[in-house]
Amino acid sequence: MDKKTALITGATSGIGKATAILFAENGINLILCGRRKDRLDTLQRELSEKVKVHYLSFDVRNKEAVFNAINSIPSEFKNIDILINNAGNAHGLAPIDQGEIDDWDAMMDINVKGLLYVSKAIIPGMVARKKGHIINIGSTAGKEVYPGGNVYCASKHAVDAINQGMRLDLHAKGIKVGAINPGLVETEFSKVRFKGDTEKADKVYQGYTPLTPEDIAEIIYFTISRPAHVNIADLIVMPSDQASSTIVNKTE
Ligand code: NDP
Ligand code: 8X3
Repeated sequence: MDKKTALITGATSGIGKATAILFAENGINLILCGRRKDRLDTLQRELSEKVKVHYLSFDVRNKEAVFNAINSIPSEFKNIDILINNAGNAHGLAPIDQGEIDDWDAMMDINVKGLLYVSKAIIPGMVARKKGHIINIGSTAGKEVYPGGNVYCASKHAVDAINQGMRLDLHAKGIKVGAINPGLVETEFSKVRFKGDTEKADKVYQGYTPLTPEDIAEIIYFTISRPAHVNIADLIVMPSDQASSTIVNKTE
């Protein structure tokens, strides 16, 4: 049987990187995306021992760069079976009256518009082949809103709506669409949110057991390896110590 090909955005770190590693272990050829070329290069070298790996270094905010990168994919990788729309981050945790407009722009441009640009470049091929699976990485922040989460939560609520919209428009065209919505996962996410303040970032994951990127990768792999008639449409996963965005059973 031909190996499948997956394109993963945000493959340089956290959930995207863990997913790339697990996919490679399971024989899925990869197109790895992200801005940090050195990391893409290293990951390509490591995973090429198991599967075919191509990488694309671009900023999902840059519409032209997205289309140029995806149009440049070599023919042996062109038939993308699986798209993991994962690139994204929070920028800041300020109350709405104190938020930075640049942070708002970054979150809407990366988490929402970037996801749309990448999807727009890839979906037509899936429609033509009448086959494909799109996993949108949402968040519990797309299901509820927490203090200071304002625009990040808005961006993930948009991902929730886009996920539903994609499924409505694509299910009859042979394309499965689903979202995985994690709670607290220990990645570089909080380091980015707090602009490199590692002390603040580390605190987010202390006093309880957070999810690991590998936990989410396993769920993503489970989702894409279901039989053709099964589509996991929308899944929320939290650490056992978490009940909602603001209720976490911390020891300190
Ligand atoms: P990380 O910060 O570890 O990874 C984020 C990834 O997104 C990196 O690979 C980064 O690559 C990529 N990325 C960010 N901005 C851009 C950009 N402008 N262009 C291209 N790629 C970009 O965080 P996570 O792994 O935690 O985050 C992955 C997804 O999971 C995000 O959508 C996040 O919102 C979501 N999520 C995370 C949770 C958590 O608690 N960690 C919980 C719920 C959802 P590079 O910098 O190299 O471009
Ligand atoms: C990441 C989870 O709770 O930090 O989407 O928003 S949270």
